[in-house]
Amino acid sequence: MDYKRILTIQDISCVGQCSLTVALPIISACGVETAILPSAVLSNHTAFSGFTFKDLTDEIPIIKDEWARQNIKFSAVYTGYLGSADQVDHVKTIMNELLEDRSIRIVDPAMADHGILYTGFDMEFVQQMKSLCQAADVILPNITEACLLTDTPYREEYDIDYITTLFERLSNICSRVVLTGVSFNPHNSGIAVYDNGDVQYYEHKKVGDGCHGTGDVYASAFVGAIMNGHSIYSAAKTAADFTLLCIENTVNHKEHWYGVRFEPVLKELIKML
Ligand code: PXL
Repeated sequence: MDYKRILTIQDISCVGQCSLTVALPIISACGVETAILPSAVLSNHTAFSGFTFKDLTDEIPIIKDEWARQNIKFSAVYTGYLGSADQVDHVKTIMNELLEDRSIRIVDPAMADHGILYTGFDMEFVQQMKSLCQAADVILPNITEACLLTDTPYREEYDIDYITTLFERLSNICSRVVLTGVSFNPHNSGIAVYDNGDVQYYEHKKVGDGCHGTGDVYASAFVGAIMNGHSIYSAAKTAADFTLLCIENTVNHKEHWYGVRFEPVLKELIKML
């Protein structure tokens, strides 16, 4: 099925190549009309040495009401980094009121990586994000987020049994899960897809030690592929191939530590669709 217009809800980090400054160009390049709802405006993302932060929680219901008044609807929604725990209820309201029939709800529980929560988030936020994941059709956690959502101790090294356990627990939250950053040895990385009981792995070579912002690049490319009619697994694989190209285009640029140089590789993504 092809979806017409997507709404993506996440922050604007003015500098740093994450969230909306990644999602908007990538999904648009996939040929999809992309509406945005900023959850917050930051000078730059929170991995920099400092940042300004303007929370837009109060603005969300106001914008939602105006869209409702004009009968503006969306055929898909994709949420990423949210500015506060309170935003989750507003996002659920948008999902309930502004989506067309047979829309898809994609939630990236963007809140943590490498075993720790991003600056500013706490366990109350995790609980709220879990409830948003329960309202989704597909979720895209990394291993850290999957652990937080399921109360599972985080491990740097693990085997397939650990991933199987994570999927068992995550399946109580959402019936489709794309788990990112799954790496069973130092040379490979990949993704694991859980789709209503079926599990599929996609492994590729590992390049570098991971770049900041790859989660947002990955989720945006996944969304772009889904919007072009790909299955969950095909979209997950396409996004992995694209993200790998982006990382290859970034690792040798040490000054570019804060994000992924995805722009020159967009044309490759378009060919993959
Ligand atoms: O890429 C995830 C992300 C999104 N938005 C903001 C962030 C981060 C990760 O650190 O700080 C503001």
